[in-house]
Amino acid sequence: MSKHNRLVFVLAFLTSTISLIQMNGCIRKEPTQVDGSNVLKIVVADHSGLSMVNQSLGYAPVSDARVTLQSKYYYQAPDQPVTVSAVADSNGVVKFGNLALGEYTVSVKKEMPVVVSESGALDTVTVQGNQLLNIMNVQTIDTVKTELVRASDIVINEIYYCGPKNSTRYYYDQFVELYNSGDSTRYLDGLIVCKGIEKYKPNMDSVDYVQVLYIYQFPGVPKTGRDYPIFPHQFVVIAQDAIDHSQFVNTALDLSNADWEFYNPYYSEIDNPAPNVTNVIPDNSLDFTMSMKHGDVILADGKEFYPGEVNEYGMQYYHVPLKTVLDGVEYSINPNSQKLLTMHVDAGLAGGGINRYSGKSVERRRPGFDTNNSSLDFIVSDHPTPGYSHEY
Ligand SMILES: [Ca+2]
Ligand SMILES: [Ca+2]
Ligand SMILES: [Ca+2]
Ligand SMILES: [Ca+2]
Repeated sequence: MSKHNRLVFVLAFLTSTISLIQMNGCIRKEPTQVDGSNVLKIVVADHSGLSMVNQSLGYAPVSDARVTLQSKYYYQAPDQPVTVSAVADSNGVVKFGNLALGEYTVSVKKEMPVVVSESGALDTVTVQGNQLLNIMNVQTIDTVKTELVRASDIVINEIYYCGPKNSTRYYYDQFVELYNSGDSTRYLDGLIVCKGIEKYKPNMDSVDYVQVLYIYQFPGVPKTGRDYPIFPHQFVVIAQDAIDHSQFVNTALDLSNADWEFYNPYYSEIDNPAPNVTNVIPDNSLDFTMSMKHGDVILADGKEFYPGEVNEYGMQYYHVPLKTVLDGVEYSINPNSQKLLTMHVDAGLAGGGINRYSGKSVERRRPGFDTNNSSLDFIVSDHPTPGYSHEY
């Protein structure tokens, strides 16, 4: 890249930042970016059901939604892709000008008020949408419709991964706790619980999927199944093995009452009475074992996943599209670790300072509290709370 180009990039970025401020001050000016000549029109439409459909437009416009466009190819500094951001108008429309050809990610986010009780009390929920787009044509106005969905009611509420206090390296009492933070019954049918890859991936923020190593799935049909309800404010515990682990190590957890257990039919593990969340990848001969130091867990609707690349050790990675992801949580003993999970799913890290075999867990500050930043959303609990919260 020439010095001149670099200057153009930086100026373009500044211009876009200023134009965003101007927009907020009601002076509408299109943001510009890099030295291309393409114009992109993005229409932000709400599919969460929280906004009214405008009959003349034919969709539910999301006004004042912040739209962020990030280049996959152009960087203003190492590790800092060129990014522009603007706010949608009353028709949910935002236009970006002077774009170079190439791939971009679009992410849109907005907080919306919702009535949470019969008394009419208001709360806010976040709706969001992410998509990947490729600007191929010179000087055409491309209309891209970004469909927002409500951030999930079902979230990963607690992860216990570090193992109990013991000197025999026993860690088979790990568990993942889910929680329904909404006021409606939701369904676990077909949901997948995944373990992300344990390797930094430089382009993770500019692709429209997350890479995972394990996929375990609830029984039932994804999205439409109604056989496995999770009631409002209910906790659901998925044990690595749903047994009383204190029979082996006295500090380990009794998970014989867990609601579910991870079960891998592709190796000879005992199928305990608890129903199974089952491994669906035949090549994976491991139970749902989580890293005791740094890892991430992803919950998705299970509608779509497919094989991705094979790593240098011959392990097959799988891709789970971002649009199917309900929640994801990354944790690390070191709060300054390099992120493994895209900021589109989790902008932070839970679990700072949790040592292996310390018997601690990470749990949401309040049940279901989720801003997609685990540094803020999670606390360290001195002892795991399977099926309840540290708050009560
Ligand atoms: Ca198991
Ligand atoms: Ca079982
Ligand atoms: Ca989340
Ligand atoms: Ca808990």
